[in-house]
Amino acid sequence: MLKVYGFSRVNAGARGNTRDLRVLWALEEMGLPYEIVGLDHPNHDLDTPAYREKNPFGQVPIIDDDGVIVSESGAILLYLARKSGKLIPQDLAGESQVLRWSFAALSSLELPIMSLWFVDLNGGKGSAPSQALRGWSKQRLGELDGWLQNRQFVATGEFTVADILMTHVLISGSTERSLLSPHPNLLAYEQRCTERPAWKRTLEAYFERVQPA
Ligand SMILES: N[C@@H](CCC(=O)N[C@@H](CS)C(=O)NCC(=O)O)C(=O)O
Repeated sequence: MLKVYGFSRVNAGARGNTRDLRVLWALEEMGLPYEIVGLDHPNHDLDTPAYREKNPFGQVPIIDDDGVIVSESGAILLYLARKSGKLIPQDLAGESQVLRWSFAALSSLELPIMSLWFVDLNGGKGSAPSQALRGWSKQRLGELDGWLQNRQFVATGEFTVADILMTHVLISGSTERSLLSPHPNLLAYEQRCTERPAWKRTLEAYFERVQPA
């Protein structure tokens, strides 16, 4: 049985934003059976040698699919899409668009947004690096808003794993809401994706299971 290593307890600020949600959302959309291995972050479950053997960075999520260990949320979603044949086109041209927008979500968008969050969290609010990162984030979000002007989904005409990654970057607690509010296409896209019943079920089950620390 496919195992998903996700949080069972995590600090209250991170709860509801963690990247295991990307994997759980994808699995819910795909209807693949799985079991969750819950990890207690404050209890240092991610620091054990056994866990570090699976993921040297000591982070969540990872999956163990009958001995195939995959870390990194983007790699996991692409693996699950290939395995299930769902949320990714079967032809090379269509697949390339999902790869393209998955990488865009995790590099072109998540990188500046997370860096801004990190600098501000660590006392850099208002500093020159913070302002530069804010400008970089605004630029990328504005460009994404333009791309979404006449599109339902980011990579193809259908919902794909790239939409899970992109949506989660937009809604995670690291993205200031004020960065999104000037962008009607981004807001409509976010709403379209988060209204999906699979996301609602995923989030509800997560909050029932994962304890705040
Ligand atoms: N690039 C990784 C990042 C994973 C990541 O940042 N995981 C966080 C939770 S969302 C984590 O495990 N943090 C605990 C820690 O670093 O101690 C991915 O996309 O999977």
